[in-house]
Amino acid sequence: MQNLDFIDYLNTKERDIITEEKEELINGLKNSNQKKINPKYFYDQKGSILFEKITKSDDYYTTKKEMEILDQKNKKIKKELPAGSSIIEFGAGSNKKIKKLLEILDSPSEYISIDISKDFLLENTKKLAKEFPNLKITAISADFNHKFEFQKIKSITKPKIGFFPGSTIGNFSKTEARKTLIKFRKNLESNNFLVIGVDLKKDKTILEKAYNDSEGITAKFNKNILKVINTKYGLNFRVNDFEHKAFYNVKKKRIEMHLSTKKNFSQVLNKRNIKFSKGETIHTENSHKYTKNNFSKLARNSGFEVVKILTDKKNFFGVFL
Ligand code: AVI
Repeated sequence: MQNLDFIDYLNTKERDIITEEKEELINGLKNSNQKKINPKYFYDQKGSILFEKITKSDDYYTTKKEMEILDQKNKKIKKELPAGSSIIEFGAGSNKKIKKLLEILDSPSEYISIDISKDFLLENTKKLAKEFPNLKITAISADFNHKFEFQKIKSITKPKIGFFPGSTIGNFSKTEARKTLIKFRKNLESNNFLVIGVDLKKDKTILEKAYNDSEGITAKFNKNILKVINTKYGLNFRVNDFEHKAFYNVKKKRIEMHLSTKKNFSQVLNKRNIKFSKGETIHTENSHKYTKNNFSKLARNSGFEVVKILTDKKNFFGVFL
């Protein structure tokens, strides 16, 4: 496709990264206080498809609310953001939101999409390139944890708009969230914009239902993480030995997802025997919920100015400019 370029950062030093990552995985599973697996392993192709299904489930409100804001507050968004901009999406998920943003903005000049899931990224950008034949598109496959100075972004001379929808920022700890925002700022540089979606604090029942959907898609998504590490590292975790658990931790203001073991067993990892006792959990994900004030403070502490906060009627979700 003429209007689509591809830059691959994932294969650089791949072997070093795999050894490093395996070590991180083992340390997480050996942790005697709380076993854990990095949530980045959720998103193989199957995980990305399952996540798409979650976003369509009745109980998971975030995607629908964010789309509602982009739809209904489109004029306000257009008014604040510069014309002819380059749009950089950090971690492209589905095309729905970026399409909406591209339609709202005044003559966007190019779109750069960065994601760890190479197949998903290519599939999505190819579709988008067909739908927007006059838009210059670049797909960059990269892992934010390993690479974050993008010459391609820094060399842009047009106004830049970073896009980080879906409240993915909520999946980071407060420290990681700040570091990530600082990385965005360094790539975007001053006098440019970031459009970021943030899930807001709300009633515990609504939150817990969103992560325990009645169709059991979130449970499948959570368990899929075991299949991903099995394939990647030649392990043999049995998915049926685990149960999905998700609850709101009031003190830490976050939904926690865990996989709880149904029986005692051991798993050999790099010649090390790791014991699992019945009822013990592997912590797989946090999803922090913010108030408008808390997130504004975090943004300011990361060097941003908050220009506008747009919310849906129920104040479930916030799009911060
Ligand atoms: C991608 N991220 C913002 C989702 C969330 O809500 O934290 C991932 C997710 N996990 C379970 N359901 C959705």
